[in-house]
Amino acid sequence: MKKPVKTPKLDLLQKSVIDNTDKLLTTNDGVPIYDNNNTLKAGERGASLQQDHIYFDKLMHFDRERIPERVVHARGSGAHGVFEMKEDISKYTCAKFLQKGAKTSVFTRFSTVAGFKGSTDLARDVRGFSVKFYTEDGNYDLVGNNIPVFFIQDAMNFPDLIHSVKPEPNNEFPQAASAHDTFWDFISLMPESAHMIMWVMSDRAIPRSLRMMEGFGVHTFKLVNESGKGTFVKFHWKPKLGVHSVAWNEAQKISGFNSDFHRQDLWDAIENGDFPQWDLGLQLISEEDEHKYSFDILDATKLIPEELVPVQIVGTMTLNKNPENFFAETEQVAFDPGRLVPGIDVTDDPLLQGRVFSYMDTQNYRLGGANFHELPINRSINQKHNNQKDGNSRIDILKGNVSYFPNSQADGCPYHAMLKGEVGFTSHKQKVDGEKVRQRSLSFADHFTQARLFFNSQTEPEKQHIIDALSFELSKVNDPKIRNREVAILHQIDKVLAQKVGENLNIEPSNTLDPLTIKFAQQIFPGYPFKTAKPEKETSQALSMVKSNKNDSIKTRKIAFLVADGVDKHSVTNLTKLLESEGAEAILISTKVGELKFSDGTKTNIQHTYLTDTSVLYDAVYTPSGKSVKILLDHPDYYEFVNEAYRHCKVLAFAKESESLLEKSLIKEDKGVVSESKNKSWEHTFIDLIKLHRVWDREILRKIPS
Ligand code: HDE
Repeated sequence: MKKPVKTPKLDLLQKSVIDNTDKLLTTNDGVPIYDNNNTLKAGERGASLQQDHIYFDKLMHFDRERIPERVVHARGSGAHGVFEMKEDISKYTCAKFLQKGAKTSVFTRFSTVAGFKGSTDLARDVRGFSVKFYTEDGNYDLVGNNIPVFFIQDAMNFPDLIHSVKPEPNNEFPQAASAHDTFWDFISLMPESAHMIMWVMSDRAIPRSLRMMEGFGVHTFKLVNESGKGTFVKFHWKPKLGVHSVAWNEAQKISGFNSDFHRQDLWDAIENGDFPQWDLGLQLISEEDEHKYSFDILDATKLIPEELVPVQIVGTMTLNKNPENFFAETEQVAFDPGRLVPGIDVTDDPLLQGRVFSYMDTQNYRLGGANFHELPINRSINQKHNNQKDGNSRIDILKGNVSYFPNSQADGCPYHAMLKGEVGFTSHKQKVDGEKVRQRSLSFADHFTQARLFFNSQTEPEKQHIIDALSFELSKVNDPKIRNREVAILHQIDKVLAQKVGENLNIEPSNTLDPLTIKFAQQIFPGYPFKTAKPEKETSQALSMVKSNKNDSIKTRKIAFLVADGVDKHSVTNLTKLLESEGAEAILISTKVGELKFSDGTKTNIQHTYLTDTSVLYDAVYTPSGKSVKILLDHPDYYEFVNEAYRHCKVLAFAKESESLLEKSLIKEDKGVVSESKNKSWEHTFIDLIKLHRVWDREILRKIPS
C-alpha cells in the first residue's frame, strides 16, 4: 500500500478533490438524476422537449469542455513534489524557501514547445521545465527549459520564431517538427540562433526520459539578500539519474509505438515509487563581475561555462505524486517568470523582460479571465489579501464594504508591508541611465563562439549526431537558398561540421555568411559581422552528455527479455533478481499476450509481444536459454528486435543456449555483446555496460540498417 504524500499544497488541494465513490449522480446544481440514458421526448419515438433541463445541463458543460491550448508548450506532463534546501545561501538571498532546511511544495510541468497538445512526446524539440514553488511568501515560478540558451535575444522576435516553427499556416503541417522551410528560413536569417541550434540538433532535444534531463533557468536572474545586495544567478536542475537521450532513429520509431512515451514514463515512475529527483545548482556572479566575461551575462544565447563559474548544489527537488486530474492541475497550472518572491528579481535581459508581460497576458486569455490565481492548482498556500474583486468566475468572497486603498473604514487593511515596517517584495535597486532606444547592445553581437564551444565539447559520436540531425532537417527543406544560407552559418561555427553537412546536401560551404543573412543581421547590429573576443574556454566537459555522466546506476532502466514458450525459468529469474536489486526492470516480451509456459511447466502472464513492442522502448536486451530459442530461430521479429538494438548501440546479453540466435543475427560481436559462454561474470558485465547507456564505439561502424 502506497503511503499518501502530504505537503501544505496537497492539503490545500485536497479540499477541492471530489470523490464519486458510492455517490448519487446529480446535475451541476446537485439535483439527483433519475435516468442518465434518455432525453425527455414527446412520446417514446417523438422529438425531444425543450424543457429537458437535465440534458441541457449535461450538454452545455460538454460543449464548453475545451479551452485554448498553450500557444507554445501545449503538450506537457506534470507532477507534485517537494523542494528541500540543503545549503546556507542566506548571504545571497532572503527568499524564505531558499533558506537552509526549508521544505517547499512544488508542482512541476515538463513540455515540448512546438507541437500541439496531442502531438508526440519524442519530437526533436526543446523541453520546458517549469517549477512552481508554493512558498510561505507566495508563489515563485522558475520557468525554464532543458537547454540553457535560447534561439533569440530580444522578446520582439518571439512570435516570429514561433510562427516559423509551428506547422505552416496555409496547410498546418508538419506537426511538432522543425524540419521544414519556414523554420530554417527564419533561423538562417537570424545568426544569433546558432548556439541554440547546436543544442537542438544534438540528442539533448530527444531525451530518454523527462526524469533524465537537466533544467535551466536560462536567463541570468538576481538573488537579493536582506540588506538589498544583489548577486547574479543562473539556475540549474541536475537529474540524479544522469542526462540521457535516445537516438533520432529511435525517437521517430517511439513516436509511432508510443507517442506518450515520456508522459507514461513519468507517471509510471511516480506510481512505482521511483520518485524522480533533481539537485538545484546555482552559478553565482557578483555584481562587480557583471562585465568580466567575453560574453554578456544578460544575453540569453550565452551560457556561463561551468568550468568558469562552478555550479554549487544547494537543494533537491523530489517529484512524488501524480496529479489527481490532468485538466484541473497540469492543464490549468499557470507559470510566469514574473511571479517572484522577496529575495529574487529579474535582470535587464531583454528576453526575460519580454516574458514578464506575456505569461500573465496569455493566462488571462487561456484560463478565461483574471481569476485564474484562484484555481486550486494556482492558489498560493498563504491566503491572498487584496482589493481585487469581481471578474469572470470569481471564487473568493471578499468581505466588507472596503475594496480600495488607502482606506480608514477597514483600518487601512489590507495594508502594504511598508506601513508596518514588514518585508514585502521590493525590486532590486539598480541605477538606470540611458537614452530610450530600440537597439541591441553590441555586447550581444558574437553569435558563433559559444556555438563552437558546444560543438567542440562533444565526443565524436555526439558530433556525428549533430551532423546527422542538421542533414535530416535541412534535407526536408525544399528551398535550396535556405539550405545554402544555413550551411554558410555552420561554416562560421566549424569548418568540418559545415563540410560534412554540406556533403549530405550536395553543398560546397561558403566561407562567408550569405548576403541576406548579413543584411538582416545588420538591421539589428549595424556593421555586422564583427571581430569577436577570445573565449575563456574552448571546450567544456559539462556540455557533453557522454563526458559528464557519472554512469553509476541502472535505476529504472527497462531491460527487454526476449522469450517464447519453453524458456528456461532460471535463465529468466536469476538475471531478473539481479537487475531488480540494482533498481532496473525486467520485461518479458513473447510471441503472444496471456500465458507464457516456462520449461518447468510453470506459467507467467505476458503483457508485451513482438507485435506491440520494439527495441526502441528498452535500454538493453537479453535473450535467455531454453526451448524458446528454437521458436525464436524462425521468428523474423526477434531478429529485427536485436539487430535494431545493436544498431542503436545498446548492450545485448545472450544466455548459453541462445547463442545460435546471435550467429543468425546481423550483430558483430564487440564489448557490448555479452555472452554467458565467454564471460564468467557476464551478468555483472552486462549491468556495468548498461550503466554506460550506450556502446558508443559501435556508432562509428554504422553497419546494420535499422
Ligand atoms: Fe515561454 N511562454 N516565452 N519561454 N515558456 C509560454 O506562457 C514567451 C521562453 C517556457 O508549463 C507561454 O502560459 C515569450 C524562454 C515554458 O505552462 C507564453 C518568450 C523560456 C513554458 C510564453 C518566451 C521559456 C512557456 C505559453 C520570449 C526558457 C511552459 C503558455 C521573450 C527559459 C509553461 C504560457 C507551462 C510558456 C511566452 C521564451 C520557457 C506565450 C514571449 C527563453 C517552460 O506566455
